[in-house]
Amino acid sequence: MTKDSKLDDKRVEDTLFAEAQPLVDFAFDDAVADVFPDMIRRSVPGYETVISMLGVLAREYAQAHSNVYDLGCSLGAATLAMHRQTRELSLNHICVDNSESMIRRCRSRLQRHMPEAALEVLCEDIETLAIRNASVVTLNFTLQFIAPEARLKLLSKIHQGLRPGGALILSEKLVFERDSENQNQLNWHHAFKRANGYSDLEISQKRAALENVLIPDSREQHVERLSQAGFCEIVQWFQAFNFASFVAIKK
Ligand code: GEK
Repeated sequence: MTKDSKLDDKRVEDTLFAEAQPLVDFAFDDAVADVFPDMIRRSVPGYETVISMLGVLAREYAQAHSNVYDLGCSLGAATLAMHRQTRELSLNHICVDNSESMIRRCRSRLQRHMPEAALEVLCEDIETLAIRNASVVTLNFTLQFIAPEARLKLLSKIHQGLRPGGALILSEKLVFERDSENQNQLNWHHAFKRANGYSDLEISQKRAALENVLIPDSREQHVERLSQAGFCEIVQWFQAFNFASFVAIKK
């Protein structure tokens, strides 16, 4: 058993969309927070790889005595992975989420698993959060939940709050500019979910609930926006079907 699966010992199976139900927009409430590790692992192809590589990438960019931000931290999986690779750097970890349900569980989980770390766990909107003295910032599948018109402002603020040589790691669901590629990637994502035990009813009800809440951009839109925000080097380091991750470095 890996360290990560040990952390999820008490993993509860996600059956939230198993029964037919009226359409309500998806929310990060107690019911979602309780099943979140199972939900995200079975819904996001490559999630576990992305989490462990966040540790590797954080190690490349973390600077001693700086802040490391995990924006939209949910239960803190990214922070745990980053902390594991950077223990000796005296970093201050700042985890932020605007879901009280997530933050309560995140706080107790991180206090248990990284008790020696300097840690702030904040229930705040990342759009109004101040970002300072950062060497690493992660937006791990979070930007897609921010209103599209507010995304550039958030990325510019992150760029300003990073030290020179620091990096933003941005993971997102993608749409594709070519219709046939988009359709193939969607089909393969649904096949991935079916392979993980979700029924067609669960897949379609979850998709409808996310329709107005999770608004994906294309790879081209991300690269363009990151460069408008001031990042000089933007590298896509990961993709599994319609999920991707980028490293954006501040000069
Ligand atoms: C992981 N990063 O496990 N301010 C703060 N938090 C927000 C905001 C906002 N404006 N909008 C959404 N969130 C995690 C996974 S999940 C991705 C991130 C997913 C939070 C929201 O409450 C949720 O916890 C998180 O962003 C997105 O690596 O569920 O697909």
